Amino acid sequence: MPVTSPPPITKPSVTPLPVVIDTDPGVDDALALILALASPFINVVALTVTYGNVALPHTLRNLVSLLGLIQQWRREAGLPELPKPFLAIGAERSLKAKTNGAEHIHGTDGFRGMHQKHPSLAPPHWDALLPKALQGLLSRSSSDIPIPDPADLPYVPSSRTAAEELVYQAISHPDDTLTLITLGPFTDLATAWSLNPEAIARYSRVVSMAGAVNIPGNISPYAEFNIWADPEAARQIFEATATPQGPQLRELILIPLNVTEKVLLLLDHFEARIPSSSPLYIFLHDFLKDTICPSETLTSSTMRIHDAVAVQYVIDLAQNHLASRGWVELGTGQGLDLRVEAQDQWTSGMIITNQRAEGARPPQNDDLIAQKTRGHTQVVGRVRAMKSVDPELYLDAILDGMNRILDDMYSISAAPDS
Ligand SMILES: [Ca+2]
Repeated sequence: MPVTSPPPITKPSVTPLPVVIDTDPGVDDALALILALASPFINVVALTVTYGNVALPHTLRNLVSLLGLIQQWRREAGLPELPKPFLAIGAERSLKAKTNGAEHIHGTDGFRGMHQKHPSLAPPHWDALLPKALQGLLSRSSSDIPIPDPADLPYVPSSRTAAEELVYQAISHPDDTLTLITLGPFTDLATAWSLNPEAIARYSRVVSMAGAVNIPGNISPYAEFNIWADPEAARQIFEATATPQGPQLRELILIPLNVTEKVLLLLDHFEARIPSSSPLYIFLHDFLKDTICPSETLTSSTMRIHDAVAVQYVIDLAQNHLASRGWVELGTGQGLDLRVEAQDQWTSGMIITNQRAEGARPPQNDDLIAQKTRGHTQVVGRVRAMKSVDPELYLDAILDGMNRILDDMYSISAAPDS
C-alpha cells in the first residue's frame, strides 16, 4: 500500500448489508453507484459490469473512471479510502447475441460525452482490465497502458467473469445473507444461474431495476429497457422463481417503471441539495444538465433516476424503512406470476401478468401451486414488484445519500434517521 493511501475504513457500528451490484453505467447507474458506495448501511463487496446502456468497453471505462474519481475526491479532502469491492467483467451482448443500447439517453460513451469533453477523468489504466479482444475498440491504444499498482486501485480486479463472480460471492458468504442488485440487463445473472443455480439460490434476494408491470414501457410501447435488452435472460430469471424442483431464487424484487417514473429529478433540486463547491456537484452537473431534457408530458425539465431508486430501496430495506418511505407493493405481498415475452416480436421484453393466479396465491413461499393446464404442469411464478413510493422523500434521501460520498463515514449516525 503506497504511503499516500490511508488504510481502508470500517463503516459505522451497524452491520451493513452486504451487496453485489451488476451495472451498465450509464448516467443513472453513476448516481446509483455513488449512493451505494456512500451508504453506511450497505457494503458493496463486488461490482460486475455488463453491456447495456452502451457497449461493454464504455460501461467498464465509466465504472473505473467513477471509482477513480471518488478515490481522488476523498484523497484530496483528506478522507480515508472506502472499502474496495471486487470488480469483474461481464457480458458483451445478450444471450441471443442481439445488442440493444440506449445511446440516445446516455450518449455514445454512456456518460453524455464526458470522456471527450474531459479526457483526464478516465484513469490511464482504465482498459487494462478488458479482455484482449475488446482492447483498442475505443480511442485509447492499449499497447502503452502503464501497468497499475493493484494496491493503489479503488477496486480489486477479479480474474473471474461477472457470472463467475456472482457465484463466487454467493458461496463465499453465509447462506441467505447477501443481496444482489441488478441495474442492467439480466445477462450476467442468467449466465450465473446456468453455471450454478444452487449458488445463486443462496442470495437472500435479487433487487432489480427492471420492468413495466401493466403500464407502457420506456424503450418500446410494451417494454422497459433492461428487460428489452435481453428478454431471454429476463425470462430465465423470472422463471427461476418458480422451478418445480431443484434450486430457485429466494426472492426477485422488481423496482419497475411503475415506481421509478414517479421519482423525477429537477436540475433545480439537484442544485439546491448538492453544495456547488463539492466535486460531486462539479462532476455530476455537467452530464445531468445534458441528460435532463424537456419531457413530452411534463412542463418541467426532469430526469428519471431509475437505478438510484433501486439502490435506495435496498438502503431502506437495510434500515427497515420501507414503510416510512411509502413503499407499496403490487398485489398481496406474496409475489405475482409475472412472465417475460422473449420472442423477438413487437412485444419483446413485455411483462405478462397472469391475473388468473391472483387470489390463488399460496400463503407460504415454499408452498407453490402446480396448476394442471391441458396436461401440462404450470408452476406459478412469484416475482414481487413495487408499485409506488413517496417521490419527495425519495429525492431527498437519494441526494442526501449521494452527498455522503464526501463524509468521513465515522461522523454518520448509525441510528435510523426517520
Ligand atoms: Ca443501468
